[in-house]
Amino acid sequence: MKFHVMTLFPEMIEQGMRTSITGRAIDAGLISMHTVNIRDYARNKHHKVDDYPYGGGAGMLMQAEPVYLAWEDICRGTETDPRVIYLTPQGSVFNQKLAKELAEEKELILLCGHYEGIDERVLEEIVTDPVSIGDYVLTGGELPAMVLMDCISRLVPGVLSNGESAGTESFEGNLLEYPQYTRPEEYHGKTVPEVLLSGHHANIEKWRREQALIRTLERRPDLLEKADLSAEDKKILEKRIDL
Ligand code: 9WO
Repeated sequence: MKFHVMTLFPEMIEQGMRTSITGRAIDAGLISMHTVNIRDYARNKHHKVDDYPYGGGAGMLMQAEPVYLAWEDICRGTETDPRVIYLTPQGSVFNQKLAKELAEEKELILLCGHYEGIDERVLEEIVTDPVSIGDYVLTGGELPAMVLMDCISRLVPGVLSNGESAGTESFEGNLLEYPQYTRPEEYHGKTVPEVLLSGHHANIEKWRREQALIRTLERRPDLLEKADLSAEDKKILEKRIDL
């Protein structure tokens, strides 16, 4: 996977992605990232990329031309025009399903806006997928772009070690994860659930499934509608619901 990131703050993206698992994946050549500073495509001597909105209103907008020229330059180096993801509260909400779909692409372009947004005309021209990471407003699209790249990267084969990739399934069945414990056996007077110390693998699996179901019911009941539940699972949930 190759990510092209169009931004006014390339250092922010580079620093963030160089860290931890994504950094290791870049070093290993499993993913690559190319940041493009939109300011480099301003064709005026002060490298100005923003201007006042027509019709008035608060703040400044990013102008269309530098965004277009940056996009054109990226596409000069790619076989086919990659999908262009614009990070905006007005997009469809990102989830694990979209992450899996995007992980199949060879290259992706992520467009990060700043100020009060970008001139609509260039968005109409180049954006294929407006994407939101949730219902809140930030100061720019850089953090959401990093969220997408982090999520997509861990789906690229080889990025997670075998031990880590077990966790890939966590959202798969639309259930939340069961609670987890490590040493010591007693912490602040609280002990680890007995079953986890028993070594009885079938009982452990049963307990974990139950915990995942209860947790999802209590914290994210909306997810249960999409979850694939066995007859056994439904019994566990029904018992809880009429409590
Ligand atoms: C700010 C603003 C101020 C006055 C009038 C209208 C306004 N719109 C905006 C605005 O939406 N600014 C955005 C800032 C422009 C695009 C980049 N920015 C952004 C992206 N903030 N939050 C996101 C974002 C992206 C994905 N998921 C959640 C939030």
